[in-house]
Amino acid sequence: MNPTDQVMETAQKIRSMEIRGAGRIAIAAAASMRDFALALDAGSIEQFNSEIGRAAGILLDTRPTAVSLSNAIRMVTKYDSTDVEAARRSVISNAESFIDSSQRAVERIGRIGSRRIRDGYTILTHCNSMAALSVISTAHRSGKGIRVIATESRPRYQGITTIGMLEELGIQTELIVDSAVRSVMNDVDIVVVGADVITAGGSLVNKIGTAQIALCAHEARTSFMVAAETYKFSPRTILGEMVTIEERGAEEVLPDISRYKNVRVRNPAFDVTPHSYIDLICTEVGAIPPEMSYLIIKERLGWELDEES
Ligand code: RI2
Repeated sequence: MNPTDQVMETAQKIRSMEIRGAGRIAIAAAASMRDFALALDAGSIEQFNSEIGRAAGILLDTRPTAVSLSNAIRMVTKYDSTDVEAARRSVISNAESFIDSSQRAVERIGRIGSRRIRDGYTILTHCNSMAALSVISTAHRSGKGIRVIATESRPRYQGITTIGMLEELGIQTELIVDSAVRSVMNDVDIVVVGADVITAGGSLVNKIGTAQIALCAHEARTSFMVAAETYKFSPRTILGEMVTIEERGAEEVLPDISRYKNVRVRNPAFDVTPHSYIDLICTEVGAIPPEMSYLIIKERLGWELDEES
């Protein structure tokens, strides 16, 4: 396949959510950049750089909220060689080390986060997060008797993917509609969710509905934990940039929207949970209070701060 076609195909799968989940889209983008660099026929370093920039742009243009995409692409395209073959090798090895470290981060988050889960706990989760599921599955594997309540996560029903994964692991699970969260919250010991973006101030951008769940948990005095790799933190928020919330198509909510002349469907994919509703953010470098997010960005992702592009 032509290298650009391969990138376009990956971009289309990310846009349509055939490939979804903040971590998985970052891994898919890194793999796509690696394959693009491998196949790229460039006569000069200038041509190589510009083609790499173009491919990165195609992938970045898919899901506007996901900082995991821009962080992954930034890591993969970090090279300063003036030789095409050396630059190509850098992109390939950067991509492979990103993919590898991303997978190890999820395992480590599982080990760290599962220490917060006690035997007999009921855990509520929302949407489908590999990082959150790593916490849950690690707790289960370590012999703790747990039960999970999973929300449907309208409109894309990622909760159905979650219950399928929990079923395979042999974990007792209850499925609820999103609006039943308040009704069950008094039975929940801890909420564990993933993250699409964490801001410098420790706020969480995650699947639509997360903020309502956090509010409910706060009111019921139920712990609320976020499981997130450090590349879900947004460097640009230190520079004052706001996170763009992706608005998806109306047909995801109402397939026969054309029957309605005076109705507009709004379909924001994510919402913002204030840091004050979050007890803990569990990352691969440790479990931190949300107020420490600034330090994670500065120490792990600091490159943006002096580049301000
Ligand atoms: P992991 C998903 O976004 C969900 O919002 C989920 O909480 C988040 O990514 C993180 O998932 P979407 O792609 O990276 O379903 O932990 O819109 O798998």
